[in-house]
Amino acid sequence: MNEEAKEVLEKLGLKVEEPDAQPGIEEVTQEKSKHQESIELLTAMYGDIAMRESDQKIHKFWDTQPVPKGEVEKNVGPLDEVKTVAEVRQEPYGLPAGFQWSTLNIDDTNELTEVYNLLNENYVEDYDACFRFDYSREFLKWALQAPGFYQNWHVGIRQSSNNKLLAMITGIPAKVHARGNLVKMAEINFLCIHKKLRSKRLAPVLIKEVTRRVNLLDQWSAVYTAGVYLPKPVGKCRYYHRTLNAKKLIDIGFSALGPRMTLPRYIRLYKVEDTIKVPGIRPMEAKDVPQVQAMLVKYLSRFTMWIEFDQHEAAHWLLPRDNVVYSYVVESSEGIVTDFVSFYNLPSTVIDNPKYSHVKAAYSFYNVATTVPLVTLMQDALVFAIREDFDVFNCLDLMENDKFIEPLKFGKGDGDLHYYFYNYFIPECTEREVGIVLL
Ligand code: MYA
Repeated sequence: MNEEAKEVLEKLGLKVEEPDAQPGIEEVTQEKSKHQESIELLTAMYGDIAMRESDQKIHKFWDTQPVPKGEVEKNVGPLDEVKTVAEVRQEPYGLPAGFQWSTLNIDDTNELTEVYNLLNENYVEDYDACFRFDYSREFLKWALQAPGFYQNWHVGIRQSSNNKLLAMITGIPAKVHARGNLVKMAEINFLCIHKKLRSKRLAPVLIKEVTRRVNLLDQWSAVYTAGVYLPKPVGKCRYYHRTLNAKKLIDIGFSALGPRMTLPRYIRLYKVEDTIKVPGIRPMEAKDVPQVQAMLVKYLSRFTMWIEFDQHEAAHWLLPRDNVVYSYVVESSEGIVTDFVSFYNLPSTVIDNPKYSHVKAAYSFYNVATTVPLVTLMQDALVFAIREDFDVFNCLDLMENDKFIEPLKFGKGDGDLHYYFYNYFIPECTEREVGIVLL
């Protein structure tokens, strides 16, 4: 624990317990709880200092994994010793009695519905449990059936007695650029455990099993994001929210009126004129793919971490899909695509609200502005989003998003999104160095 944090705890009259240099197993457990209690208290009261301190927290699982810990500077590259596929465990990890592994086939409509239901009822909620992500079936197919995907990386756990899907984790392949190095990684997402099975250490088993399946294909690194702080982020971004449907957002408690604000004033403040500003902006079409792909790779290569899309991937991720992803291009009179803006549709269930079941949220995806200011392009994106009946437009403060966040009246959210690499070290990136948006 550093001196700064010690001082804070001492000022609060709290005793700081440091673990012994070489404690026995029993002692580790006891020392851990005292040490962790102090850290948790610090986290609640002194976010930033505590955040650094939580690198010292004991993570029974993560401490055994090839992820950065503490402040030690390392060389850019894999953290683990180099292994071969022959060394990878051939058989799946053991599960507690009564559970079995299941490779998910989302081409099967019943299985897709099972995945949809598991996530819809058990996936990520906000801190106050008012909203829960509601990824649609079409969205899940888009997110999981990326070009070159392996069904084997879509991992489920079922209850043996009734075959009920109770937990899952997924991976898709991605070519990640990390500080100038191109690394084949698995992009991990949708780690979810049924609420009734929480805190039973199933998550580490899911993570180890998907790692095994990725390793069997001679791939050794991964990229993922999470709201929670784990050892150890490569970047940290903040969500920002642009109110579109002011009244509904107040009604459902997503936004609140400030002390001197009235509802009519609030509605006026966030009103967006229904006028498109960029001449000739139109939905992206298949014929635009080669130009959009080239433009995107050129643009993203200026960031420290970014994912390279080939033309198939650019078509998959960026061509408009109803209710899933929305993309618009600006084409010059010579037929050159010069600018590009996109967002995806990720609604959330409004938990226990008598009037509204969902909030329809657009999330800024990839945007490139070369002939118009980014803020103008995004202003048009807001108009397109309103025309599609979105209630709110969200973005992270990564890439160049700070250019439009304030002028377009995005408000700061209260959650951080942490970026992680598994088995690949690069020094921590600032928000503006992050060029990756995960779903
Ligand atoms: S992020 C979205 C995560 N999902 C949710 O938040 C949905 C709602 N919550 C849940 O379903 C459960 O609470 C989950 C944990 C499943 C999150 N990422 O089983 P446990 C560690 C990684 O008793 P549960 C996304 O999908 C925790 O620190 N680890 O806990 C990206 C502790 O370890 P340690 C996490 O609450 C996922 C252990 O799990 C997370 O029942 C990237 C406790 O296990 C988290 N979000 O279940 C996964 N939350 O003791 C990593 C908790 O050490 C991929 N934990 O602190 C790594 C790369 C793998 C591929 C590598 C290929 C080479």
